[in-house]
Amino acid sequence: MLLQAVLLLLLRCLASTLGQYELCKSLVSTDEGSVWEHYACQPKAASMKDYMRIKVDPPGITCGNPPERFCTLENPYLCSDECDASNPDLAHPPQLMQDRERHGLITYWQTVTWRRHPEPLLANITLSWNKSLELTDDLQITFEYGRPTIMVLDKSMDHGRSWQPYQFYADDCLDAFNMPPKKVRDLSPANITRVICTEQYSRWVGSKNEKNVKFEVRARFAVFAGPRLQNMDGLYTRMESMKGLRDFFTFTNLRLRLLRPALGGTYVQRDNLLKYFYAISNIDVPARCKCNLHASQCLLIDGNLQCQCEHNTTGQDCQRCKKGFKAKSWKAGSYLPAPNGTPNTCTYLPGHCECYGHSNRCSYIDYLNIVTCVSCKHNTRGQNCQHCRLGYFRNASAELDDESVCIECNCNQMGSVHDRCNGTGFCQCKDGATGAKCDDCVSGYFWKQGCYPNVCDEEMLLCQNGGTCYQNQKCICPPEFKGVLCQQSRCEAGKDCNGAPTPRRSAAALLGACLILLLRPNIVY
Ligand SMILES: *[C@@H]1O[C@H](CO)[C@@H](O)[C@H](O)[C@H]1NC(C)=O
Ligand SMILES: *[C@@H]1O[C@H](CO)[C@@H](O)[C@H](O)[C@H]1NC(C)=O
Ligand SMILES: *[C@@H]1O[C@H](CO)[C@@H](O)[C@H](O)[C@H]1NC(C)=O
Ligand SMILES: *[C@@H]1O[C@H](CO)[C@@H](O)[C@H](O)[C@H]1NC(C)=O
Ligand SMILES: *[C@@H]1O[C@H](CO)[C@@H](O)[C@H](O)[C@H]1NC(C)=O
Ligand SMILES: *[C@@H]1O[C@H](CO)[C@@H](O)[C@H](O)[C@H]1NC(C)=O
Ligand SMILES: [Ca+2]
Repeated sequence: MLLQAVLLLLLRCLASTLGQYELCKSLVSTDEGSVWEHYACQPKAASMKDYMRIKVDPPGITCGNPPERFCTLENPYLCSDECDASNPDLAHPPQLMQDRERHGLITYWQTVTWRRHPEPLLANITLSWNKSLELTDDLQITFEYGRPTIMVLDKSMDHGRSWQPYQFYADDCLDAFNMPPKKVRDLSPANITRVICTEQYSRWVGSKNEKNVKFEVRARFAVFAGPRLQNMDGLYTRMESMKGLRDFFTFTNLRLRLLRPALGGTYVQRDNLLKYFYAISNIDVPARCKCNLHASQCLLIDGNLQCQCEHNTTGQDCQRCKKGFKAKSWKAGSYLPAPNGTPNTCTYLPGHCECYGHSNRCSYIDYLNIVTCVSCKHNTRGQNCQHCRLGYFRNASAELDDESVCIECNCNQMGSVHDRCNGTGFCQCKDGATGAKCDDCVSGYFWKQGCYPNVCDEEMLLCQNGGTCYQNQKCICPPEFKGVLCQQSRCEAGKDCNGAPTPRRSAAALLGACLILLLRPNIVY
């Protein structure tokens, strides 16, 4: 037992010299022989610029087609430099933002100059990886010939479907974005994930003095890990406990929106617009693959980064359990407790009964000779919890092991025959009702806790004699008419006439008419 403890300790030491969370598993000897021990693990940080795909917008923003001259802010009268896309020595294509520069030769992407001033000189640079990544150090963009005076860094976490601002940069934050200028060191632990505008990287200090624009990751980590990041456990603990902290450093795409070039510390000089443009020589993206603490390796396979998933997980980010290992719902590994964390391994069920994570109990039914899942959760049912309960339908965009795999039918009680729906969520409607949930009426019907045939309308069932149709439900008749469509006069000859007197026939005239009728003997009553 002592030997075993020593071995384990040795192993832990080995793990910590390797760097934290670098091992997913190791073979440990026990009295019962060797067994695998599993740990939370993550890939090493890497230079992700080697794997990024770059797109620049608008098309034609890259200089050199046609060839053009440009000047510099430092010496605006010496305009001997030329950009020519057809000459490899004078071309400045986008890939020069990610190349490895040799022999101290700086290579850079460059845009056209600001000839069309005052129309703004705008450019977007979109960087994509087709993989979730987590920043591990400062993002750094190196500008030649001066840093932009206004720019925005955006990020996407869903492969470019939606974007959010990550940081704003301007020489005057209030003027450019109506935001007060901040520095990362103004941020407290509670608001470390705040999106700020900073003036630190946009002010003119000369184009050679300061070329870099950063997104500070190290300074944000330092808030929890100390100035020299000596207490990484502190950071990892916060990563687990603070909502949104891990996501803050996560991205699949980045976008630089360049909104105004360097101006040389003064206003735009219209007589020499050839000195205004953007030029970027390098974009450094130190990050690691996000593998949800289930992989220690991330490899380039068919041009895409891919976690080498352990713990019986699978998927690009190890974000699901492998088939047959869905006894429990999938969970990301955890940094806690230090130093090895918790692997949250996916496990399989004895009897190989797959319950897609909706049940963790199986039972053997003797007379049927089958193993079946017991008490399926998340509104599922069936031997493998593979169906939806009655009154629910299958969520087409969810995997079978997703907690939201079944969606409630939500049939309208009044409009539908029962509360069940078909495979795409359509309920069965009563006469006159329509819509997926039967909460609408077909034409000719009106809704009043269910669908009823129209009593009146504007086409076939017109209210008569000046009546008006009230919500297809009834005719509102003038006082002297009645009937469903006001078709009947209240004062029909020979009947009692209780209606209010009509303005044209006064009581006296009515009396006169009656007298005439009485005095004519040939009328038989
Ligand atoms: C840059 O991207 C933003 C957001 O999609 C878009 O509104 C803008 O028009 C783009 N600018 C250029 C120059 O393509
Ligand atoms: C993105 O990566 C996934 C998984 O590695 C792959 O299936 C898909 O084809 C890739 N998409 C592109 C555009 O490369
Ligand atoms: C963050 O919080 C600190 C103190 O709680 C405050 O002084 C600072 O202004 C806040 N920063 C931002 C950007 O809100
Ligand atoms: C994954 O499943 C296999 C087969 O049951 C098992 O041998 C292995 O130890 C599992 N891996 C982990 C990390 O649990
Ligand atoms: C369907 O599943 C997707 C993926 O899990 C989920 O985002 C969505 O919310 C689900 N839809 C409903 C209506 O529950
Ligand atoms: C469900 O009903 C709707 C409307 O009748 C129909 O269009 C759809 O194809 C049905 N879906 C299935 C899976 O039967
Ligand atoms: Ca370069």
